Amino acid sequence: MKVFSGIQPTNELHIGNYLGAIKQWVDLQNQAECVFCIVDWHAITVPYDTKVLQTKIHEVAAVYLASGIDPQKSIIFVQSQVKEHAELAWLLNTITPLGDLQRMTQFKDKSAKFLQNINAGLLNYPVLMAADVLLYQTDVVPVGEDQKQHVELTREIARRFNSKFSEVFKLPKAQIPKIGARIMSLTEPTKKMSKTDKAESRIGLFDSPEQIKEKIGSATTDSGKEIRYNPKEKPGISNLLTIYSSFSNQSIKDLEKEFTDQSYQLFKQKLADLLIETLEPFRAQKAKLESNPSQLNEILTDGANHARAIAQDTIQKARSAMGLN
Ligand code: ATP
Ligand code: LTN
Repeated sequence: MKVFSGIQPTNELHIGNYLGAIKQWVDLQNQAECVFCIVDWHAITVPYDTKVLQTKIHEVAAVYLASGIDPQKSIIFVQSQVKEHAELAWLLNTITPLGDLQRMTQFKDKSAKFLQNINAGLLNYPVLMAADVLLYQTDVVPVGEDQKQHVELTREIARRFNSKFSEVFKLPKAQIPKIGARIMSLTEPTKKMSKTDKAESRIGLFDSPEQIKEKIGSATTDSGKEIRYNPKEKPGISNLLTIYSSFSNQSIKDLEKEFTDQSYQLFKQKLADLLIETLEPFRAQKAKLESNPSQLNEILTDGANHARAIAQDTIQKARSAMGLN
């Protein structure tokens, strides 16, 4: 089985990225051939700071390593170091209907959010993502709920290519976790936690203990007093229970029992303590890598060399299927 996934080096990674995507990757690397990418070409489709892009790339790599992704078992690399991604994206663009791209939820959301910068890259984003996945003959794409639509489009693009030209690509499937696929914002629990919203709305993986206490302490809760899971009526507490359950590996039912008749305040204190403890390795790994950046560069260069070898094989098949050389 082959697995591919990626994260954009934009802003700061949060616990939604970890629980929705990365946590599943760690288990998969013992059962499958895994490729984990830092998708910098995707990140530049929204406004960004050129001076910090490389730092952000290194931070994502630090998160992968701190989470337990092992470069001996999995390939870790930066998208722009393997140019075949851009080439395949171009080829796939020619068989992707414009209407399919215009109806993507993420395109609609991002073009509403960045009204001054609705560039063609934002529209073509899912085609580059399809190229990422298809180059590695991927079976499974472990992602959070919001990316399901893009993986379905990838499958459709592969199907269309195979029937129009010849059988070059495997048809991939999304893998969405049962718990944690859609962690909600701390301040507006009916919206997903996002890298591009205000800092109080999310817990960053590198947040200090003080920041974690402060953000959990002021997270929106619901009227009433009960600590009960009911996303419709109690979206705030339900989101906090999901976070608690995912990090502690205790079921939500057990947590409801444990916190019967307890106050929101005590529950939040316990959750903050749990997060401070479980996020400690992320802060430590970041500090370690900052003190030795050459180690990270070696891992990424080695990863890109491995990735390129696989990608070149597939792109050659795609070229010749299309009558190119
Ligand atoms: P943005 O906020 O700009 O949309 P993002 O937070 O979605 O960015 P990405 O790099 O696009 O970040 O996503 C990386 C991975 O994290 C994807 O697999 C995505 O599905 C997952 N993910 C993102 N937000 C959440 C969330 N709130 N809950 C669960 N998974 C999430
Ligand atoms: N669009 C994804 C990031 C991404 C990705 C991929 C995920 C780019 N290429 C390939 C899985 C497989 C997102 O999380 N926003």
